[in-house]
Amino acid sequence: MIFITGASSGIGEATARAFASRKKNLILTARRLDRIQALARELSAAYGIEAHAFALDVRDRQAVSALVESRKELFSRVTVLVNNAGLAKGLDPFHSGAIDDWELMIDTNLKGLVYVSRAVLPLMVAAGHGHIVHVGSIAGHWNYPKGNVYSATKAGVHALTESMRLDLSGTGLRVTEIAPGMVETEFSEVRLGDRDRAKAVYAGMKPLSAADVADTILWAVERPAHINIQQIVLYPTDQASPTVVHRRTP
Ligand code: NDP
Ligand code: 8X3
Repeated sequence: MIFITGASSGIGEATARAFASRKKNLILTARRLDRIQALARELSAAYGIEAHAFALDVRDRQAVSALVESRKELFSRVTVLVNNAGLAKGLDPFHSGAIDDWELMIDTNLKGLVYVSRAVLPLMVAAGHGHIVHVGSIAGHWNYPKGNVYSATKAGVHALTESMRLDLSGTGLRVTEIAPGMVETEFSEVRLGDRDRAKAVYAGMKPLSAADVADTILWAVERPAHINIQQIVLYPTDQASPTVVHRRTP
């Protein structure tokens, strides 16, 4: 059973499709229930798998623990947890940034990941095997102007990946961080709040697709159980750092 947070769009949705193609059963969560219900229906019909969809806001600590507690028999079957739900909001210098945006990113990218992991990990430890995949970012490894709090949350995801691996040593569980560069999803639209500005982010260059990242997650999970891929950083070939992007002029 593969549990994916933020499965209603982008990397999470593509990851659901990738695991479904391997005939893996799925638990899909996100706030937009209609989208994950449609995806669950589509994938279970196409691949003959079990696909469960639950509305879940990862910022809601009580809702996270209540869901796992109320469906314990289901969550006890989780072998892979993909902590993917996340977002950037705003792109402002620190001294004029919106504190509401910062709280949203911290609550989602960091606290949400912590709530979900704390609820599910005991079940995985009891099972004696399993894999936790964190979707980090290049922003957690290299800073860039106006990336400030988003970068800090992803640096936190990196630190938690390392910490969990230390704490889980001897349990048989694996922990992996996947840190992509530019991926064309709904990410930039959410961050900038404008479709045209979002489109311009990828103008003249070839970004990663959500499927590229999903394929990388699948590869890490499909290594033999004695191999733990600690971290994968993947950039588009057209992107050499957060700010060095090669663009072809039209
Ligand atoms: P999308 O905006 O396409 O997808 C984000 C997903 O996160 C959606 O399914 C959304 O679902 C979910 N989500 C957001 N907030 C919450 C919440 N409070 N509770 C539950 N789910 C939530 O963007 P991406 O697919 O690109 O982003 C996925 C991850 O990849 C994020 O962690 C992002 O930081 C990371 N990333 C993205 C990169 C990029 O360039 N696109 C690069 C590096 C990392 P819903 O709104 O329905 O709740
Ligand atoms: C998303 C990539 O460079 O916009 O995590 O921070 S970046």
